Amino acid sequence: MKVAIVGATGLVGNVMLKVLEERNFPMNELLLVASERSVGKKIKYKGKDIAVISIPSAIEARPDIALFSAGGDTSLEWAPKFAEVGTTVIDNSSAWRMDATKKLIVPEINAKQLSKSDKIIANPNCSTIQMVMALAPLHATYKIKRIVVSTYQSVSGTGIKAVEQMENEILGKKGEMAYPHPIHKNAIPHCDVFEENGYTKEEMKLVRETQKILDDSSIAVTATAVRIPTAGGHSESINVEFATDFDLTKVRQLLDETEGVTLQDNLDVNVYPMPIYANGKDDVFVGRIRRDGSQPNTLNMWVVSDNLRKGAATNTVQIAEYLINNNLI
Ligand code: A2P
Ligand code: 11C
Repeated sequence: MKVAIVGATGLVGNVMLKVLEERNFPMNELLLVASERSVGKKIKYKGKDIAVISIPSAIEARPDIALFSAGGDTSLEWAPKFAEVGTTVIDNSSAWRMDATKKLIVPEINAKQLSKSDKIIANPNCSTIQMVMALAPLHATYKIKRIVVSTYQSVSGTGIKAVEQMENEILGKKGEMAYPHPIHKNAIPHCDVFEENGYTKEEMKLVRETQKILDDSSIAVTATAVRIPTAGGHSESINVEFATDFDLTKVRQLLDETEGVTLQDNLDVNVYPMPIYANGKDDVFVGRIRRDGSQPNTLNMWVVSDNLRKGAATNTVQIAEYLINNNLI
């Protein structure tokens, strides 16, 4: 297997390298790819230096798999060119997610849709992945009618510039601003850009991607996405209404049995998910599970996950592993 990481110098690219190494991903060559300004820069993988190459050089090398995390524009321009030489692209950007000809995959939920002919596969948005991971097993049992989600998203979701903005503000230093407002000691109800309907793109990703992944356009979703001054790990307050009633013990059991989900719900000892502990881990953590007394068949829960891991790099690598394990490459 020859694998390329496109966007290897970025935040997600960096975590992809870590995840590939930790999981001892089966490959005999790794190509690290970034923009022209990074060509020649050395990055370590398994203790060895690898020099960064350009996208055209990577295409010439015809990798079997390319894991993309270099922004939507780069993906729109270059993913089809990799596909043309036979590479299977797994793309982290939002470029292909809502394209009806492309699959949007969370392996634990819908990897079975994948076939050999899928040459560009989309990885969902981080806040969507953790939400559907917690909801898919409940949807299968009780059928979701409506979701009201509010997110509390870390600065690492925006990228290096935002991490630096927060660090500078903590130290009282001046620097470049990734956000239109200070993030330290603040909460900004504005993730990604605004659409014409008054919602942000991040909020609409939670609506559209959830329906596509759960393969059910009848699920009503409404979202408010907020940036908060945490370094890594997104949190979500999820209110979900089902078509049928549920039993709380059974809900906990279903989540507990779900691969990739860890239940953290013990109020007696103050156990509930928090980004400070989810950060650096691959699982989606679920807690504060309780019935919403204000209307029938409705549940509240709190879901936290590392946005750069399960929300991005880990999910991408899991898709690649699924393709390899099922001879789809
Ligand atoms: P570079 O470091 O050379 O700019 P992040 O999301 O953390 O900002 O990272 C974005 C990643 O995408 C980086 O690795 C960046 O490389 C890469 N990238 C951005 N624009 C391009 C491009 N036009 N061609 C190739 N890689 C790109
Ligand atoms: C955030 N969810 O935290 C974003 C980051 O569509 O892949 C990833 C954006 C995307 O702001």
